[in-house]
Amino acid sequence: MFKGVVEADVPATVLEEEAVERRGLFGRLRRNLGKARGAVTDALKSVVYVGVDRRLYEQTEEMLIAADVGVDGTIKIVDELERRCTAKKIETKEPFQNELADVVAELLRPDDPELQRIDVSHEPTVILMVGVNGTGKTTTIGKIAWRLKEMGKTPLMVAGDTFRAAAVEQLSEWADRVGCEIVKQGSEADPAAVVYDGVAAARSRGADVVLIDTAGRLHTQVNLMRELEKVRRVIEKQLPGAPHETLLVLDATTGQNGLRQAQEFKQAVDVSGVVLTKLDGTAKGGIVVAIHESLGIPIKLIGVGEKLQDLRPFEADVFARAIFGGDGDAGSAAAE
Ligand SMILES: Nc1nc2c(ncn2[C@@H]2O[C@H](COP(=O)(O)OP(=O)(O)OP(=O)(O)O)[C@@H](O)[C@H]2O)c(=O)[nH]1
Ligand SMILES: [Mg+2]
Repeated sequence: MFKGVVEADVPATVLEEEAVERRGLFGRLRRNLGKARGAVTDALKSVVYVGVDRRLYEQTEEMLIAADVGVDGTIKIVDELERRCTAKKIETKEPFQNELADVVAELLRPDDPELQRIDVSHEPTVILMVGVNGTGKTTTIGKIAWRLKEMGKTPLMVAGDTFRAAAVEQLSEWADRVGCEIVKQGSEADPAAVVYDGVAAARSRGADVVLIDTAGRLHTQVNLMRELEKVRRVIEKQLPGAPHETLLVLDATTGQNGLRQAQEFKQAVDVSGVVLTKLDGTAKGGIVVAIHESLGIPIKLIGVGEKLQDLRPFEADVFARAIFGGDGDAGSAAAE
């Protein structure tokens, strides 16, 4: 999940928990992605397998669109799928589904696997959280801080959401729970000023990772997007090279609108990664294919619940097989 954390420093409890979770996650994701996956398997079931024919490819296309994969991604997936199935002379359902999951997983894997991790080796590392209202920015900060703390790092939270008084309180509660410092001002303070103080405090106090919360805003709200640009500029000026990560937090249940959000936030603040939250609820996970494919933004983390521990690294294979089936099914059944 993180780069810049010495493996030996990661407590065994965290590694064990991750190993157990990893086994269970596949099954849970599959259940949680029930809707999207339902569309996929229903589409596949409705085809009479006289062979892998044109009709099957058309139905696969429809099913990918229904799962929010987007038109460009769908065309790319089906073209590649057809090429492989023809080359391998695949004529039955199971290998077809395996190939489909493989193609999707490959599409979701960034060229450089390191891009999927969050590099926390800068001193300090600055992480800016952005996104529309209620996607899980504040909660994800709590989760990241908890994990970093477990790994021996010193996180510091910055209450850059000064829009609502309750937002500062909410972040303070997470800071208490995690046991880390927080830099805050009253509500209605200028977020850029709070962020300036936050980065300065991190440097003077020797904090390792600065986690900056921002107010939720619609990607269509021009003034609020400008405010975010300003926050980013202030960070850049104060600490060249920062923010080291700008994470867009997306609600997995949003569907195709997520792509619009990603486009606008990318343009305004140069998003470096996506956190996909609420995958424990109903989800149409195909949107990540659209985002990765058309914007080239890697998916870095997934949120699978409301607790501190409910954050996971994004793994393309697990995700692709959870939605589209394939070989991993057998493994997950054993793990469930
Ligand atoms: N089930 C589930 N709920 C989540 C997850 N992440 C966040 N939530 C919930 O989503 C709600 C909104 O979370 P916040 O962290 O307040 O979202 P936010 O983006 O900071 O919201 P604003 O600051 O209002 O824009 C809360 O009830 C969280 O508990 C997740 O991965 N799974
Ligand atoms: Mg918030």
